[in-house]
This record gives sequence, C-alpha cells and structure tokens, in this order.
Amino acid sequence: MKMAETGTILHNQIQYYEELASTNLKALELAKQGAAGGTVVVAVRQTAGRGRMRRKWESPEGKGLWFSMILRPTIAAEYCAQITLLAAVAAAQALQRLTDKNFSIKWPNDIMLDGKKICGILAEMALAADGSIEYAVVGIGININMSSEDFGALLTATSLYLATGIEYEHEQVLKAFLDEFSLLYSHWHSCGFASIRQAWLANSCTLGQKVIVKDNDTEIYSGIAEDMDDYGSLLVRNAAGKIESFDFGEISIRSC
Ligand code: BT5
Repeated sequence: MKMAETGTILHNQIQYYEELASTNLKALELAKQGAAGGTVVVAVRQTAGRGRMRRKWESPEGKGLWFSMILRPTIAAEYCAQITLLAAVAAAQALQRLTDKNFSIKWPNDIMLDGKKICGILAEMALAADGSIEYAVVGIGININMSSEDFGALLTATSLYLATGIEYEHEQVLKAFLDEFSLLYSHWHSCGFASIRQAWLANSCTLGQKVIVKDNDTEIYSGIAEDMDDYGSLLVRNAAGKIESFDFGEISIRSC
C-alpha cells in the first residue's frame, strides 16, 4: 500500500461551525475546493446529519460531537473500506481510554456499548480518474450528553453521559479521538493494515455472531461471522459451510 500523506491529523486545522446541514457535506465541499488533508470540520448542531443510505443521524445542539475529517491518502480504491475500520478502532480505543468502559465494534461502522450504539461513522470518497482515492471524508458522530428524552423513540442508542453519569467536554472527546486516529493512521501509512485488523478483531462484537448481510435493506446472505481477511472484508460462513467475504452493504446482528 502506498500513501503520500504523512498520516498526521493536525489538531490546529479544526474548523468550528455553529450549525451545518452536515459536517460531511461541508467537508466534501471544502475537499473539492482543495482543503488540506487533516482538516477537521466540527458543528455544534447538524440540521441534516446523515447516516449511510440516506438515513438520518440525530445530532441535536451541543449534545454530541459531530465532525468530519478530510483525508488525502494515495491509495487504491480497493483499500478504501479500511478507513472506516481504522476510524472505528480509533473511536473504540479513545472512548475506552476516556471512560474505562468496554466499547465494541459492530462491523463495519458502529461503536456499541452494552448493546446500544454510541457512535456512527460515515466515510465518503471521491475517486481520481486512475481509480485511486482523490480524497476521503470520514464523518463521526459520538453521543456525549444525550439523555433518554433526547433519543425519543431511538431505543437502540446510548451516550457517554447515560453510560457513565459524567458530562464529558466535547473538546476532550475530540482530542482523545484525534490523538488515537493520528497514531493509527500514520501506522497504517507506514506498516499497512495488519495491526489495525488485529485491533479491530480484539474490539469486535461481530465475530462468532449469527449475521444477516443486507444490501440496501435486502437480505443477500446469512451465516456466522468467522473472521476478517487481510483487506478488511468480513468472512461469513453459511449453513452449507460456504464462506463469502463482504466489504460492502451492511450487517444486521441479532445480539451484540
Ligand atoms: C451511521 O449510519 O451510523 C453513520 C453516522 C455518521 C454521523 C456523522 S455525524 C458527523 C458526520 N456528518 C454527517 O452528516 N454524518 C456524520 P448508519 O449505520 O446508517 O446508522 C444510522 C442509524 O443509526 C439511523 O437509522 C438510526 O437508527 C440510528 N441513529 C440515528 N441517530 C443516532 C444517534 N445519534 N445515536 C445512535 N444511533 C443513531
């Protein structure tokens, strides 16, 4: 794997906004205009926070950390899914350091605590003509001070406050994440995916679980999640013993 970017995420390249439709949209716009790799866009509130497949991401004012990073790795598009996995490991490790709680990763992009989602990741890429990644935007939502009332009907979510009773500062959580991500990103740059894979496996709640693989909400495969291959694809063994690998779509897991 070859990457030109040094892998350093600069803490002084953070742009703060009171309100944005979506930090991912803003970061994509800035990246298109030539913003440097390492730029981080943070919003106090998002009016149209996005999940995958046009899902909504609840991002009320001041209750969580809603931000996106612009990355400019020189990397073949086949490796792009690894960026989400890397960000998931960074988020799980940063939150563990901050709180001493055990967070787990649900493939590919959810950070879970006690079976509930506390953080979601949305990576979006623009490809260059030669098929490499021109830039990537990695958007991350971490629920910090949301209460049960803030979640309303969203019963599958939790926050740092609900889990610990402590009101964490947004700055503190952002710094913890960027410290962790910077290290992993530069390690990935120089040494490849192997150790990120190990860290992902160590933090995963997906392996050994019965999973249903869906593409655009349509079930396409089911079985036991057995392993992650060297590229970051999930290996799933079905009832007939056949193993398929998945690096796209989404996984729905019965218990995590
Ligand atoms: C994700 O999508 O989990 C990616 C979320 C990424 C959000 C960040 S915030 C900063 C940046 N700017 C953006 O516009 N987005 C990124 P997905 O796996 O599709 O999960 C979406 C689902 O999570 C929804 O359909 C809800 O069920 C659930 N959900 C929505 N808001 C949530 C929240 N605050 N906490 C936990 N779960 C939530």
